[in-house]
Amino acid sequence: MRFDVISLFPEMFEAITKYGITSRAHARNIYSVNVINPRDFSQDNHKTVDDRPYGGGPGMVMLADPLAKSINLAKQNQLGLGFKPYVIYFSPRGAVLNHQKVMALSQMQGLILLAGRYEGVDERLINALVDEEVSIGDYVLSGGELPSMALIDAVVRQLPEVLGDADSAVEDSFVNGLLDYPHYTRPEILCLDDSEEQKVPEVLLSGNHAKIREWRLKQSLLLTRAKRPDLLAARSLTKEEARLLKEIGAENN
Ligand code: 4GM
Repeated sequence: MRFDVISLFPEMFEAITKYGITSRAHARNIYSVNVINPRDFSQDNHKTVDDRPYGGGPGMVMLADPLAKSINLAKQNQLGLGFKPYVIYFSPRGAVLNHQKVMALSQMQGLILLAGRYEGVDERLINALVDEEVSIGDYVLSGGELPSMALIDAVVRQLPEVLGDADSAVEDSFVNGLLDYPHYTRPEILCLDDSEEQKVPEVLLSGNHAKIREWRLKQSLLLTRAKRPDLLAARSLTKEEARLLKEIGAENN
């Protein structure tokens, strides 16, 4: 998969290409990231890429022209590879990214990601050249680079061959529409600071894999109901899940 990113800070993307799972996938050419700096398309000696907002007010707005030239280069790149260009702009007003959206984007051959800075970009650039506005949550960051990297990381994890059996994506949170179950490792009994001794749940030491699977599903259901009831409301229950939830209800009465 190919990502063309429009950003004033190309070096930031080393955070994904140099570290961890996304670094290994990059080295194996499972995906590539090409960063285009709009400053390279500025028109004046000062390499200006922003200007004051019409109507006044605080902050600066990114100029449409250097961004348009950057996006058009990205489109040429993607078309040259035989990919249909699709431009995403990160903004707090976009639709919030979720697992379903990540899965859909992981089916694309290429994406063009526009990472804004300052107060954002000239609205007319969005009207003319952006296909979709995406947000990574209801808060404001200093730029679209971290949202771009969050999207690339989440999408790359879903590409075939990226995760081995050791860190498979099929058991991650959200995959079955539920939160992940709790995890434990050695030692069997743990006492941290002044808190009381905590044991690993007995069933996980039993070696009974059918029971372990059922316990984990039950924990997922409990956690999801307690912490993210919206996720449960958004999907129907399998027969087994309905039975386990009934059991939980019975245990609590
Ligand atoms: C405002 C408008 C995206 C701010 C456009 C970008 C948060 C998100 C920016 C912009 C951002 C988000 C830059 N902050 N919630 N900052 O996905 O590009």
